[in-house]
Amino acid sequence: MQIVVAGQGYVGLPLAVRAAEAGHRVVGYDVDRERVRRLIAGDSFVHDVPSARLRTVLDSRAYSATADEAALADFDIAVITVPTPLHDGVPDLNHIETCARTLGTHLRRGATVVLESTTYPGTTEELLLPILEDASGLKAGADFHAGFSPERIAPGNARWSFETTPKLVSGIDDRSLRVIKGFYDGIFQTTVPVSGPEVAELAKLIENTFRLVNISMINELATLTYRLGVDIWEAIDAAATKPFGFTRFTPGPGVGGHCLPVDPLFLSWKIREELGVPFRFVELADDVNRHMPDYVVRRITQALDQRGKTVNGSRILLLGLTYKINATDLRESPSTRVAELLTNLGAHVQGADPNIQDGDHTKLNVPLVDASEEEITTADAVVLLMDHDTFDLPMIGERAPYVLDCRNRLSGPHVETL
Ligand code: SAJ
Repeated sequence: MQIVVAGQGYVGLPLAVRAAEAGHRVVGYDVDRERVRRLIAGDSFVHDVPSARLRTVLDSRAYSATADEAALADFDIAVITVPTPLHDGVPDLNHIETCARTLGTHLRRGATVVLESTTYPGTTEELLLPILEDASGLKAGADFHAGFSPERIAPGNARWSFETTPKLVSGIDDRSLRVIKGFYDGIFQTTVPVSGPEVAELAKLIENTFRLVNISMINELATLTYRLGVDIWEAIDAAATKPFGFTRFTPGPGVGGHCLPVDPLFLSWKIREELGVPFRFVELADDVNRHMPDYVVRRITQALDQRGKTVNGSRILLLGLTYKINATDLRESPSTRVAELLTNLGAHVQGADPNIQDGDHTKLNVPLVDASEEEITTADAVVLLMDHDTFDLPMIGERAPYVLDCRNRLSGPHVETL
């Protein structure tokens, strides 16, 4: 079939390449011309799509990348995988709206549009369909098919690959579900049909809300057990020996990434909008996580004070600036807030992170240095925010004059854990 995947990022590109490998003719559409240029050149910027794999589907002409709307004509199925950010706690669906208007002008009778972007329940039927109908003059259901299928990308996950992760699928009616399920059956090992788009939209948010709430609970507990003088890290490992009814989460300096700190707030926003009441767990979880950087700074302040030093004027080295272990992404990373707070207190803050991608240096609010023994030993305080595999953890633990270990990975004479 003729497929369009609109949005060629960490979700859209893997889907487009897999669909091309499954025998479809796929147009990868993106409004970012630089991104399209790189794709046409066979240069993949997505962890799970090696450039060699991209070049194979480019060479076979099964896949092509474009920023030109004309290439969207005559699609059988179009999948929307555009970003859905939050701005000051309010969902920003502009990318979906713009993309829907563009696809709507090329929508033909009998074609299908699937939304994959994470959003609040009701978006597919209340926002997407009217735009598609308005732009095409067609009627959803009667003239074209539509549905929602959430993404479950776990970059670098060794256990679950893109194809083996079960895929929720939904349609606005039975015919839409049949077409959409048929498409994804050719790409994923398992598809899971649900009764409608709202269920699929909500399921995705439940998945990430579950994580956010549990991470925030363990974060808050860490701040309390420290004062109780009980080792939460050992207690978590002990709890994790329970083979059922427990999922292991560990404390950290905050919750980063473009999923967890964002997706659940789509749900709490919608609930407040529709019902005028809070989704308290999400609002509390967000508050706890957003104050973890403040807690990290309090611990550093206390440690320096115990050494007769003040934050003001101290050299502080932050290790691991991206949002999670071994990630390259800086989005919503708690390190940014930690650096800002320490700088505001007059510290001389530097950062070390070998995972920072070329060009991302400009997004940092700290100068970058190597995590060398010299940098470690000349700092007044070191903070291990992300325990990347690239760090020499034994050296850091042994040589740091003081290190706050936010990941419980270090041992040494002056190590404190979060
Ligand atoms: N974090 C903790 N403690 C934990 C787990 C995570 O502090 O026990 C922090 C991480 O350091 C990071 C943030 O939370 O800053 C988010 O971590 P994450 O492991 O949830 O990773 P993400 O943001 O890449 O989440 C994505 C999600 N995938 C999708 O939305 C499709 C999530 O549902 C996946 O479970 C997760 O990847 C994954 O497991 O890879």
